[in-house]
Amino acid sequence: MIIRWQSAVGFGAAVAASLIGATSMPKATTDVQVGTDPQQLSVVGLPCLPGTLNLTMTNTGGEDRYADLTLTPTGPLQLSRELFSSWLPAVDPDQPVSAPVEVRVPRDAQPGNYKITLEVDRSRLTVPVQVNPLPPKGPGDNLVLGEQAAASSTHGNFALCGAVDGDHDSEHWDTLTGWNDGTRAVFPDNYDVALSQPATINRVELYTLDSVKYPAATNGLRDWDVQVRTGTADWQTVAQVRGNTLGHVTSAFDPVQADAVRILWLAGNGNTYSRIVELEVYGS
Ligand SMILES: [Ca+2]
Repeated sequence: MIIRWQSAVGFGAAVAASLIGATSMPKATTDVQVGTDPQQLSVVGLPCLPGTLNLTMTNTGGEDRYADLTLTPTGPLQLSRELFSSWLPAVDPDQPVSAPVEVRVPRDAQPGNYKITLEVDRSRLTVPVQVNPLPPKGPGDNLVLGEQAAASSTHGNFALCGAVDGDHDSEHWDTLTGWNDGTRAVFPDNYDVALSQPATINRVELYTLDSVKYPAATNGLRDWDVQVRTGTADWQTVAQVRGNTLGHVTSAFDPVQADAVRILWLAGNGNTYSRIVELEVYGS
């Protein structure tokens, strides 16, 4: 679902200092190399599936300088920043300075090819961004994929949206594809996902942490309630799990009309953090 390209691309910007008035200034050549990882991006109009670009600026010249990297998106692209400014000391070997930018599109964005133009001085780099159609959310489809999540807390190294990103493989557990709460050994915790529209649901698939390195019996969730919100502000418990030691647990329940689903965590194995690799919700 999330595609990452590993290589970075760069371009050089050589700029000679201009002469001001009649005073001749020493000729200074600056050179800032700009890169992004990945080199291109695919995004979809779901609130919890933003694309992320890692921006880098590298001073390849011989003098310290300050640089402004501007980002200009086209079409429906929304960026978490449109400016990346940094002091760039001239060091040997060259030392890149990096910053992330999140790329989002609204749910009704027109699928197609767009771009982000990066500029430093007079040099430009174009990052192609493909906006893909929304994934199907009909019968048999995971209704919470990429939808808006909320949680009682989230560990600073982890992403709130990691548990609805489409990857439920515990061997991929890391700061990107898993949600980890921020209050160790303190319960209850909750993780909520809002459906894009009210739907009749009858099954939740929950993947807690269960990898070779971190088995569920010592690192996964033990006790929790599955709750649904039914049009009012009240949460209604539709299933309970107790004493779990498995990585993947299916909770089936009578069909119920819901506009959000909550996992209410009551205890973890090893009395540690609440950890979800993926939460999936299905209708009949
Ligand atoms: Ca995940």
